[in-house]
Amino acid sequence: MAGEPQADCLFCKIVAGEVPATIVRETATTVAFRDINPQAPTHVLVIPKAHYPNAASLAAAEPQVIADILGESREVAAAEQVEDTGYRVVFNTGAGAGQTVFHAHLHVLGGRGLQWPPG
Ligand code: IU
Repeated sequence: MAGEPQADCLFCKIVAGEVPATIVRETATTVAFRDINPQAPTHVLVIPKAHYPNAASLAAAEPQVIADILGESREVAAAEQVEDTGYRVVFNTGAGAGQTVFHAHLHVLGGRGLQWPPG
């Protein structure tokens, strides 16, 4: 069923507490934790607790949770003190865009200058 935990999904295991992660925030619908391979001084992933393979499928099924994730990204940016210097939020969607974990997640990146266009 859509949104149900998947046995082979690493991020579902983080949500369940079965795989350790440095969790920085949690709400009823989301978890935010530090990326294991940070690409910037602040690199936090905000994920839905429900399993959807990417942001598009999450947006179609549970649009309020996408809003929750974006709201959480703002809270993370404030807590990390990157609001004033600027930060980036990214949903890589599809392998061609660099998605490697197929449980929707929003990258929150900041704490250094970020170039555009991204690689
Ligand atoms: P991507 O957009 O799917 O490429 O992002 C996946 C991210 O998940 C990537 O930045 C990884 O470093 C990160 N990650 C993690 O934080 N912990 C893990 O155990 C694994 C990946 I696997």
